[in-house]
Amino acid sequence: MSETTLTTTAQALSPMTGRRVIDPDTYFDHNKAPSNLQWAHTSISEFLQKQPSDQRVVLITSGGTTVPLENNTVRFVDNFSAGTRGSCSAEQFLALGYAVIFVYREKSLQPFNRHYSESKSGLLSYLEVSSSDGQVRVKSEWQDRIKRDLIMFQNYMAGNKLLMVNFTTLSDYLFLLREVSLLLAPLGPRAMFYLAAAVSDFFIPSYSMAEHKIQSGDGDLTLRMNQVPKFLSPLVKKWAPECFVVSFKLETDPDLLGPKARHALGKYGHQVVIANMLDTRKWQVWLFTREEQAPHVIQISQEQLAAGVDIEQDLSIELARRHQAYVTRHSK
Ligand code: PAZ
Repeated sequence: MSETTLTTTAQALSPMTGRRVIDPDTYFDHNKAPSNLQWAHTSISEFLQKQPSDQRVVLITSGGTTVPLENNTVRFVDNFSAGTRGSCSAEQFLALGYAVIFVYREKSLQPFNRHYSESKSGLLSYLEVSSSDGQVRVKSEWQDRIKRDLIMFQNYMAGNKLLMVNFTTLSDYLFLLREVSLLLAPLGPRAMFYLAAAVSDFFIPSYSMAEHKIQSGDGDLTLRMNQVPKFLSPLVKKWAPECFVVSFKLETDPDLLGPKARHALGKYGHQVVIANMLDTRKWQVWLFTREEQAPHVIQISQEQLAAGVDIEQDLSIELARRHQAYVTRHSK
């Protein structure tokens, strides 16, 4: 299909902003599916088949998406997210009895593993060669912690309570999100979506991207990026209409946070928006719903933060409580 035809069928100008907007439905016709899509479909189907009929399941998305600047990608624009929120929340939801589908950006933090990613020398800093028998061992100061995390990780994986699926680009993420949503839809209210990934708002469609590495010889580079279609809309209205959906809103301007969270609730009609500020996200979040006038604040003290308490513990308990009420309401 030529670019001219695509412009007329897949794009329109937003009446609000005058920007080019691509229709969510046509997005998938013009972008390449990730190589793990079929594997993800099969693995998630099998994972869900193994769950008891009353099992709560949560999809957690985590980490930032990239948007490539070239089809043969050398350069890309990245979205900020270490994956702390998502990976830590996965551990908490597992502890609360959920089965977790963890869709994460490759090389971002992962549940249980996340505790060992901060050391500069990585894996090697936890190991030593024994002077007595020459064997490689975990250093004694790490033994208990690594043993505890390893056992939990292996038990959840072997017990079919944790499934991990990775993405890198925006396009990978969106294809996987649609796939998981359609597979979770039959669970109805029992399924929760916890969309903590930082997803690009702007991208270059592959049909208008440079094929090969952009050359620097031509001087300055001007980029024109399209707005990413708002996928929360088809997710809530078409793909998984009965599920419990929690989206996240990250801002750096405090005046925008509340209004943007409320706007999202009004626009998409889902259950919860978790609003957070870049600088304070590790110790303060606001939970917005359509029913409540004021947001529910979840906060931990600086002392708790320094002592290693994760705000995701309180956050997941609060969401599980609200999810339970949603399940009860919808099974009457
Ligand atoms: O991954 P992380 O712990 O560094 O950050 C978490 C977060 C700020 C990306 C997440 O809480 C969030 O707000 N995600 C949605 C971001 C957005 O508005 O697109």
